[in-house]
Order: sequence, then structure tokens, then C-alpha cells
Amino acid sequence: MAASECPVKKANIGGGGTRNRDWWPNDLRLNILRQHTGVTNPQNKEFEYAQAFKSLDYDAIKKDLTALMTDSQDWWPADHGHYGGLFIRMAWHSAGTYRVTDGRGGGGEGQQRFAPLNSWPDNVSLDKARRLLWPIKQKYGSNISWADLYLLTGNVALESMGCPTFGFAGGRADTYEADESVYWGGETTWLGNDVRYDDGKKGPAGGGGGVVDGDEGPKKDHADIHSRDLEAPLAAAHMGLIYVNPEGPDGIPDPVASARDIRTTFGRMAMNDEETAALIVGGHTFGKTHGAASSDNVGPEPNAAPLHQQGLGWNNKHGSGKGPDTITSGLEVIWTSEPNKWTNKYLEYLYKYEWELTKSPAGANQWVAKTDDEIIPDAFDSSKKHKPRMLTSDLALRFDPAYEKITRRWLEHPDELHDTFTRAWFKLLHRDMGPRSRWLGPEIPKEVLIWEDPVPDVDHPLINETDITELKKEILATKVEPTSFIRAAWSAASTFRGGDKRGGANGARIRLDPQINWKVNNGSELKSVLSALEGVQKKFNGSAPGGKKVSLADLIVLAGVAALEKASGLPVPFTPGRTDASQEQTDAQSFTHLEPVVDGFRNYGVGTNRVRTEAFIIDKAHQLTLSAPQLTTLIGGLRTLNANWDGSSYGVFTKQPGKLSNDFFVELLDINTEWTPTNGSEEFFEGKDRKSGTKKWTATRTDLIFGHHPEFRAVAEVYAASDAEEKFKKDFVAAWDKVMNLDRFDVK
Ligand code: HEB
Repeated sequence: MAASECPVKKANIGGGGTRNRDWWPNDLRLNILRQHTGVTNPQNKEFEYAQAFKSLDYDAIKKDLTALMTDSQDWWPADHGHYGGLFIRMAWHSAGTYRVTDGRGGGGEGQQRFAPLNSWPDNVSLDKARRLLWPIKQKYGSNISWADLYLLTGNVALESMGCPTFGFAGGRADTYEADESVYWGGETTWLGNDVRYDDGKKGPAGGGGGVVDGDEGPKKDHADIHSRDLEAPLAAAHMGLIYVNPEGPDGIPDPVASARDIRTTFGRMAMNDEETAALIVGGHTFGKTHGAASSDNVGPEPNAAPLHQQGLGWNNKHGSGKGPDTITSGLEVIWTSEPNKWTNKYLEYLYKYEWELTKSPAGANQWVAKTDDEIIPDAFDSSKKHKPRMLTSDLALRFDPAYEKITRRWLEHPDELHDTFTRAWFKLLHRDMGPRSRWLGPEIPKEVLIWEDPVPDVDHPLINETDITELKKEILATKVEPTSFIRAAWSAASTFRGGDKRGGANGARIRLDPQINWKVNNGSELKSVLSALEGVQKKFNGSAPGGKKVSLADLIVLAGVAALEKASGLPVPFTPGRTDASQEQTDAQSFTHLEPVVDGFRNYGVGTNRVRTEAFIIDKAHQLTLSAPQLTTLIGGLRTLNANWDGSSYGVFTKQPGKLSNDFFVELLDINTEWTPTNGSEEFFEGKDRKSGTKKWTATRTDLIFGHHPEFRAVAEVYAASDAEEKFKKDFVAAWDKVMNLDRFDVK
């Protein structure tokens, strides 16, 4: 064979070919449980971003960023000689993908540099913004992550234009692969929104997959834009947008309907009317929009662009393709006469002028002031002036009655606008960072904000090993069933979500509204656990020497530890130091988003016609940052511990419920058991002995998925083997301990 005739020359190598995802698009996917591992991260194993950030010369990088603002580059010239607007938009689009509904999205991982976000139609030209930052990123290396840099740059942009900020905290470690965990919608076209407003009847869902197809939904007409119901957990009105269509809902230039979309989408980001209005007013005080000509001139987005463009996309054939010829959104608006300066002019113009619908040069709907005032300087040609212009979404702030009330007040009181804007901007950038124990740097504000879900500082000596031993005895001597302690501890800790690092056992918020009332937490049982533990706490805190105290949060976890030690015969680690939050420190409304609809760990709830029950356990495991083996271990263990939310026996495949064993796996894989659905819906099943026909067990989809899915089954086989009982128990204890401490950033 000649050297040139390589045997693989015709093969589609390197990941090509038809794959499982193509054959079985609805197959349950475990991939989101193995993201961002050491394999994808080029940093050394020992690398700790928090440590690295401490070596950052913070003042120097801020100086460099300030200088960059006005250091216009020929390859991408700055409008009005200042990059501030562009960088604010970059930061806002980085953070603005966050949704409080599931805690995902946001600027915490530097995902804007990966697909799909790097290529979203709403992120046009931000490839240039990120590239402009490269020399600074290169200079400061690993001491600043891209994630922190995008947001810090937005802050510096504001400061450089005369808008003092509320502060800044670093601490967002970069990820090195495209995050697949976020459900961005089911549409298959950019800017589509047919699925999200159609109860998902049309399209495939993301996340763990497992979708049941439905029939086509009805067609939309104009009336629908006034009464539409955005699918949860989404926070954008279209696929590929951060929030709403600037031209109005579905391109219809109706400011009042636009306000409705704005309220829904910003609400999903945890912003109220004041915060929402302030963000838009404050943001559009700066910069300009870009629509010099038709978007037909614009080439493919970065992920589809030719290799030689090296990660840049949207190559523009119109004129010079940059500067005055830039095409970004296709809209052509400059809001104020001083777009590099913090002023109140956005609101002044919004109310001073009446507005007339017009088209941008690219043909998009926008509004122009009915006036002869040509007061807006051109971004590049100092001899040219323009009339004030606005987007439909800007006019929403005047024509929606609730926004109007707020923005008219700020017209008279610009200081209040500044205060609300800078607080909302700070919240926008930091909402997904979790507790302030994770925040870094010299600009952390002193004021503690309710959305941080604050817990009090420890202000007393903590319990020691002897106390812990004693307290465990006291706990087990109460009349409460050990299983109830297991359930309570799990209920408290498993509210954690890795996406925005909210929830967890710290704060003992399980005893507060709304968690105390969640059906899944089995209120009557939970209340008896809490009152028993309060008894133990009272006794200890009343008599412990040296002012030692134990919090209820610690006791809830410790009770789980004591019960698990009893059930497993193994030692279970415990680290004290949690404190109890008050109801006043708890934004009850915001905590409603942490309530599980379906929670397979406790065999609670069933799926929808859109998402199968087993997809929820993948989703929840991802929130708890668990791997597939950890998830498998926990399910098997929780079942033999008899920890279903209501004490039901689904999946409790053991003769000794309450004892930790690998029985769940042994029985699940027993070839003598035959499973059949019991109610026709394929949600519940019973297992009979093949020969005798005797009924042995009942199970849910969450239980049986561990025997059905080949990758789960592979793990289940390890735990069901005759040599695995000890390994299983140890792995369970380790996974349990991990979940109990997910929110302990104070000790990590
Ligand atoms: Fe904005 C720009 C839309 C919100 C900030 N914005 C822009 C544009 C558009 C829009 C379309 C243009 C782009 C281009 O370039 O072309 N926004 C919008 C909407 C909304 C908003 C629809 C919702 C309603 N923003 C916002 C916020 C912020 C902002 C919230 C912040 C805070 N923006 C901004 C800026 C700008 C813009 C700064 C400018 C950029 C430049 O200059 O480049």
C-alpha cells in the first residue's frame, strides 16, 4: 500500500458519523453529569482560582481597562471614541442569561466564549468586545478569569463614563467547555419562539432529554402577543435573545405589549419593576445600536464562520464592515446626546418628545422623535447630527403605566435612578455567585443584600467532638424515627443548586416560609423532627460551658448523620458552623423557585407530557453537582433507608427498610423479577417473581431507570456485585456528606 493511501481516508473520524443522539434523539442523556471535569480543564490540579485572584494587581488591571475604553483600534473602531457602551452590553449579556427559575445561565462560568452563547444572534459584535480584551487577559493570565473579566470590564466602563458603581466581587472560575446543562428552548431556528409559547407542543426539550412528542400547536396571531405564557424556566422571548425583541413582541412595534414581555423576562431574572426599569434606562443611557444596512451583508456567526476568521464571526460586507458601517442588531439608534456620559438625558428625551414609528436603514421597526432637533452627535462624523431615536422596548418604559410611574419619578430625581440602577446592576452581575463567603477583591460592598440569602455570622464557640458525640446520643434518644431525621436532613440540604449556589442546609431555612410548607417536605413529619431538635438545642445551649452553642441548621444535619451512622454502622463526617437565618433574612418569594416539581431522590411527583420523570432526576442531580455514579449510589441508599417523601414503598427493595444496604441494586438486577406497568401510564410498576407470579416490589420510573439505561445499569452492576456491599456503603456516605456540605463555602 502506498504511503498516501491511508486506510482511514474514507472514514468519518474524530467524532463524526451517526451517533446515539441521532438514532435516539429522546434517549435520556447523562452527559450533563460529567461536565467541567479535570479532563477539560487545562489548569493544574492544584490550581485554585480564589488563590490566583488574590495575586491579581486589581488596581493595575482597572487602570488598563480604563485606558482601553478610549484606545480605539482600527480593526474595530470605538463609537464616539469610547468602547464603554459595547463593554456594558458585553457584561449585561454575559450576566443577563441568568434565570432564577432554575438558577442556571448567568456570567459565573465565562460561557459567553463558548457556543451557543458566542453565536447567539443577540450577541452579535460581542466577539469583537471579547477580542479587544485579549491583551489584558493575556497580561494578567490566570489571575483573572474570563468570567470575572467580562463583568469587571462592564463595571469599569460605567465608572469611566461617570457612573460610580455599587461595587464588584471577583471569584468566578472559568469553565473550559460549552455547558450543555441549560435548557434554552426547543426551537430549531434562531429567533424562533413557537415552542416556548406553545406549551412545548412543537419541539424537543434539552436538559436530560427524554421528551414525549406532541402534535403541532396553533398558529400565533397579533392577539397572542398580549396574552402569552412563557414556558418555564426560560427567561427570553425568543431563541437566541437575552430577553425581548427590541422591535416589540414578535417584531410588532407595540410598546405596551413589549412591556409585558419585559416584565415576564426580567422577572425570571429576579428583577422587579423598579430594577428592570432602572437597568434599561441606565444601560441605554450609554452607547448606540448598529444597523447601517441590511443584515444580508452579514456572514455566519462565530461557530459557523470559516476557520481563518479565528473565532470571530458576522463578517460584514457593507462598506468597511466596521465603524459607521457596523451591522449588529440592525437597529440604528443613539439614545442621548452624550452617549459616553452618565446623564439623565435618556429619560429627558423619552418624555420630552413624541415618537413616530420609522425604519432603520436595515428595515427594522424603531422610533424617531417628532422634532426638528438634530442634537445627537454621529459616532464617527463630527459634521453630522441626528434626531433622538428609541427602540420599541424603550418606549415601554413610558407607555406601560407601572413603568411610567417609576420613570417619571426618576425624571425628577436622578439620584434615585442612580441608586436603583447601580444596585440592580450589582445584583445582575453577582446574583449567581452564591454567598459572600465566595466573593473576592477590594470592592465588595459592606451592605448585605436580601438576594444574597444571608445567614448570620457565627458569634459563639462551636461544638467539639465530645459535644457532637453527646448530641448524637441525645438526638437518637428522642422519640423520632431515625428515618425521619434522614428525610429532614436530605430535605434541607438538597435544595442546593450549583447554578447559582443558592439553597442548602445552612440557615435552617427549611423551618421557614416557604420551605416548611412544601408538600415534598412532608410538613407534619418535618415539624415533629424540628420540635424534637429544638428540644435538644435548648437543653444544650442552656447548659453548655464557655458559651458554646449549636444551631438548628447544624442539628438538622447532625441528626441525619446520627441516623445514618446507626443505619450503616459506619462513621459519618460532620462539620459544625452553620447558623440559623431569620424569616426577615429570607426572600420567601424568591425561595419558591427552589421547590422541586418532581424529586426522584424522594420519589416525589411524576413527569409531564413534555419531560419524563427520569429527566428530572438528571436535572436535580446536576443541580446537586453529582456524577452519575454518585447519583446512582444515593438513589440506591435512600431507597433502602426508606426515605421516600411520604414513606411509600416504591423502590424500597429490601426486607430491612431503614438499614443501609446494596439490596436495591441486587433486587433491581435480579433476573427472576419481571416488571410491568400497573396503571397504564408507565409511571408505576410492579415486580413479580417470574416463576411463582408472587408480587415482590413496586417501583417508579426513577427506580427502574437504573436498570434500563445502560450507563446507569453499568454502575448498578458494580454495586449489586457480591463484593460491593462495603464499597457501596462507603460511597453512599461520601455522597451523602457531599450533599450535606454543598453550601459550606465558609469551610472550603
Ligand atoms: Fe440594550 C444596545 C436591546 C436592555 C445596555 N440594546 C442594545 C441594542 C439593542 C438593545 C437592540 C443594540 C445592539 C447593537 O449594537 O446594534 N437592551 C435591548 C433590549 C433590552 C435591553 C430589548 C431589554 C428591554 N441594554 C439593556 C440593559 C442594559 C443594556 C438592561 C444594561 C444594563 N444595550 C445596552 C448598551 C448598549 C445596548 C450599553 C449599547 C451597545 C454599544 O454601544 O455598542
